[in-house]
Amino acid sequence: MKAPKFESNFYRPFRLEPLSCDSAELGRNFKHYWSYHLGRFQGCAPNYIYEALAYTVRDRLMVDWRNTWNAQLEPGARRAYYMSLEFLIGRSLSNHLLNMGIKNETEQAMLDYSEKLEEVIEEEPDAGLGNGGLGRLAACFMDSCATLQLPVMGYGIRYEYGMFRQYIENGYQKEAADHWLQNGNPWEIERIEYSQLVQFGGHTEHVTDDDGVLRVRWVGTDDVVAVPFDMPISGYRNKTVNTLRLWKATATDEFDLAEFNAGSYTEAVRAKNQAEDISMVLYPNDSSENGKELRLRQQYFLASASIKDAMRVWLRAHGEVVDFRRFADENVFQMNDTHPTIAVAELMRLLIDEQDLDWDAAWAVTSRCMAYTNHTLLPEALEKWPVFLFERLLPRLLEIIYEINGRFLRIVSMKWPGDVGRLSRMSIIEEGSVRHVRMAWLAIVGSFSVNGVAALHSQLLRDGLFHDFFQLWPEKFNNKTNGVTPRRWIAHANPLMTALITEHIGDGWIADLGQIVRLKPYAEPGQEAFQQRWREVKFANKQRLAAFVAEECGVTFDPAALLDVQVKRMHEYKRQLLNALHIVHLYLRIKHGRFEHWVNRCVLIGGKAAPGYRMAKNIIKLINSIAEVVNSDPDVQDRLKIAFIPNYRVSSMEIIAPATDVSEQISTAGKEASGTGNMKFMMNGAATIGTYDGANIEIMEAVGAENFFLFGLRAEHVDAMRHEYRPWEYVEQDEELREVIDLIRCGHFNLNEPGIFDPILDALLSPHDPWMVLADFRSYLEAQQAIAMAWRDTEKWTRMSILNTASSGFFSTDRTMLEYNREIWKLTPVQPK
Ligand code: B0W
Repeated sequence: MKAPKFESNFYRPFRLEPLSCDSAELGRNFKHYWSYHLGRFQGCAPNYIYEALAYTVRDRLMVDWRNTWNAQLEPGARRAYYMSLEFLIGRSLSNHLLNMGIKNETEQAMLDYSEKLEEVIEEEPDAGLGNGGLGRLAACFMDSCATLQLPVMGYGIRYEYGMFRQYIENGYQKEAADHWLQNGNPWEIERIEYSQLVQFGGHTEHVTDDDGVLRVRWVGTDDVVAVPFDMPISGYRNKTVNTLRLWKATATDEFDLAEFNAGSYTEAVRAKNQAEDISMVLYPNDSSENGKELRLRQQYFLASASIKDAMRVWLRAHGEVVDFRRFADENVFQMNDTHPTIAVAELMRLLIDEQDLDWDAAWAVTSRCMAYTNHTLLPEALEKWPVFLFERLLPRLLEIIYEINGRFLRIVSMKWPGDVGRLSRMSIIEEGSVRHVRMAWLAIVGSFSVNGVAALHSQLLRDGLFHDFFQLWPEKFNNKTNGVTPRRWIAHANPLMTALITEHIGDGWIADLGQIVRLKPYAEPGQEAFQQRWREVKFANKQRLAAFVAEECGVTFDPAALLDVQVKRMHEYKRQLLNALHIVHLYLRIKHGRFEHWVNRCVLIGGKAAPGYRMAKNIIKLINSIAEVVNSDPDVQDRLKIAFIPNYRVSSMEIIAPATDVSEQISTAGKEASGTGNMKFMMNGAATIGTYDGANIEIMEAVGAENFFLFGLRAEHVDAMRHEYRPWEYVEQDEELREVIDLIRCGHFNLNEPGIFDPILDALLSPHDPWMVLADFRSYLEAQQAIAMAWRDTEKWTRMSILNTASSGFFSTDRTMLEYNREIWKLTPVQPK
């Protein structure tokens, strides 16, 4: 197998002058791109205006990008690599303008061409390379690392098609392809010279070399070329520009030619397509069932290309003679869930088969390089791959996994002699009619650090799922509570609130969110003027959202109403159903004239269901059906509005979060590892109604129980009750619940499609309902009533809103990244030269 010959020694250390950022120069540059580069002569589609501006701005990142790159390459400096199948980046233009501090100048430059910057910004498609929280977290982490000047590079896949576009037809979710690259991506730089070959298939040959050492060769493989595309990740006003490197799969030339010469052109094309399939589409599964061969190909493609690339970079920084036994001194890989954890075996393979290290030396390196983050306890999201698939696709990797497992099980049996139950529980290979590789086990065995993403979640990992491993290696386990970046989620998304806060406490909070606590005194009596302005900001944000909702789904609502929001992936454990039951309850109160302590509400729900997840899709249909009836019932009017926002994505959350009054975080306790939407809402001054789950707990601790609407069973109660769960008893004993269930059952919301919601009712009433929706109904209703009471007291509500924002300092990813760095990565911040 030949490595692709792309890299040349051409290197010119040109002196690069920083480009001017005054509006006249920006404008000239914009015109240049528009005319000379894009070749637009007359009026043109608005996306070209965006594109020309994006290039103009990108140019102004280049010097800093190069300087950061060079500074981080200094030999001896440690680097971290964040390896993730998902980076849910959203839009880049507005983010860079904010980070560079050139928004006003750019606004002016565009005005000179009679263009409104905010409209140009809207032309950028979201880079939707992720499903939900896990992918967005990776993007927030990248932002914070750049702001903290940490030498961290992201490795991901450049999917041709990102997260599907959701639209609603007759209340049902429909999916359309998201060809986000259709008009090109001005932010990416293709670096073909750093391409890597990734092997698949073939077989292994075990031979003894001239020195009597056993060597393994992996031969007869179908190779795919991984081509890197780099995206700049700018830090906040600090001249640091880090890199997100996304791999695209292409066919090798050799491959094509061989087939072509044999006269089978179509075969050659088929092979080419097969290679390119690897980076064609993001799997839209989120925490639901999985297991397709192409997905395993994606995982190995990412892991192999990235590790080879990191080794290349390290080699280059040190010159040609390096001792790979020192690799772990300067490199660490953070694996975002189990998706890239085949990297453990791949690094072993490269060290042994290509760098000639013996097993022990290679293991010493690998197990000091790898760190693993777990994001979910849901059994259906825990990855297991059939051994036969590994055998066919990655035979050499399977051999290495067997060897890792064999040595690991020896450690287990030394510690617990004769404990066969434990051996079979802990084995990386799950026995059964079809044998499987347990990816989480491989990750734990191969890593020096294993973390959960919120305090409760990490606790549940130690006590439950990973308990055996915790007993063996307690020192590996730690918690890193998630966060979100305050740049995107406050400074960019909520400019009015940003201006108000900055006017009172300065702007230091944007890069140091701990400072936001200085807002607390403004929640107190005597600060009525501030509080009045706080309300005005929220109201203006609600007006902005109302316009957006009207446009997206045709529902109008009064911005003075209480805005109650649940946006996140559709999943039974997140319990959008509980929300729906509450809506039906409110509707029944209107119909029956029960208006005690009534407040007008708008309930917004949004989120995508995995295309194959029938129940989640049916829940979307239920919500839309309820919305249709409620919104058109003349008895209801402004008292209650329901909107299902289609195609929920990063850029819609930027409009939703700043407007929200009530944040719904109502998962079954113990099921939501952390949640991060909860943090975005809190930062923007929403009060949370939530279960004792994930990061909700830490949010409540930060803001105080009196400013948080807690309800529902706790995780230990959920587990304890599971065997004696009798949901119909709640229905029998609770008249208000009964009337809700009866109204759905009688077909009030689906007169034309009888029976379609029966599966939902069956699930709710099943003693095996894992999500125990009905158990929490009464408690949820009471918490919602407490919200209504609090909302009626405007001063009290305003105070609560300010305190939520003021208490959100802990939930910045800057804090999260500092913790990862202090306890796992141990990097030194790097100033660009
Ligand atoms: C995402 C994708 C896939 C898949 O494509 O197979 C499987 C699982 C996930 C996933 N997402 N697992 N956990 C998450 C979410 O991660 C965020 C960030 O840590 C948490 O806040 C959420 O609680 C968790 O559900």
